[in-house]
Amino acid sequence: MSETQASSNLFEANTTHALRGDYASMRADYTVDQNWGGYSEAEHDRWRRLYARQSKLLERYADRTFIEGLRALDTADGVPDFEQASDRLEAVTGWRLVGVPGLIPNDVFFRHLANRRFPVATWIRREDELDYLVEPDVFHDFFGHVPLLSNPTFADYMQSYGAAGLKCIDAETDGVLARLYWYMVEFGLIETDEGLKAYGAGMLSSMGETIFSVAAPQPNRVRFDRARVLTTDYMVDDFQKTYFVIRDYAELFDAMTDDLPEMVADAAKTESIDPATTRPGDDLVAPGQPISQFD
Ligand code: HBI
Ligand code: FE
Repeated sequence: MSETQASSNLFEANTTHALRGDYASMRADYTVDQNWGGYSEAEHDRWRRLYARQSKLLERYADRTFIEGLRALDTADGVPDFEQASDRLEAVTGWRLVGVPGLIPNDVFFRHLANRRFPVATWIRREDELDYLVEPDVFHDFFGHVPLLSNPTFADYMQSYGAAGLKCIDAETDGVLARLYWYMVEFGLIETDEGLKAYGAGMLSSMGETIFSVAAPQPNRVRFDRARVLTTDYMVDDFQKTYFVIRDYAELFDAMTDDLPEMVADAAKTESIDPATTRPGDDLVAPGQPISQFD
């Protein structure tokens, strides 16, 4: 199943199965009020445990920019209040958070990003989903995605990604553009002066994949190349077989050139690359930190 199919199935699945979030009460732009007062003590406690467990890995595996962005949000004590976090974020990069019931259609999602609004699911996973979750919940969306929105370069990349996405909707190539989001926002690696680090939301909100993506010998780690990313399939329900590596966030922003929609259209016509394979032209990157016995 192609990833376009998978991600649209993922979206369909969410709209047909028992809905996590309250799609019934959402506004035309798919936003809902967070109702921060409505979280139970058990839900705040679950957030605290997820936050503490994941934070233990950050020093060793996460990019410093992510760590500093998370710290500045000061949300270890319970499910964060989106309005408070938005006020802090808006002061540095102009971004605000909007509550959503869960996955929303690509065009709606792109429009929010293009206007510096990041959609964050309002519900938190159940106790039996602590380790694995199909759809993004508030922990994935907030803990994983929000810290880097305080970095001006990454914040500008995300806004321009949304703007590009709106252009790809008409060309029906948004499924291909989704690869850029998947690999560079959800599962991106970055080379730093402290070694190879994770910055992607999908890995940093998951214990297993944080360590696997940086240190495991199995996956391919390929230096970022826009055309290569746009033609590479991705795994929707398993650890990635390929990760792409940047040297700095400016590489992402610089990739958002005016000819991106054409590049995406070309990639849509090109046979996609199996992420379990590499290509002769790939600039491969070695694994980072060896997995210590404490992990
Ligand atoms: N909706 N709420 C939400 N969060 C996402 O990350 C998201 C989405 N809809 C579509 C989507 N991501 C991806 O297909 C993007 O590549 C567009
Ligand atoms: Fe995400």
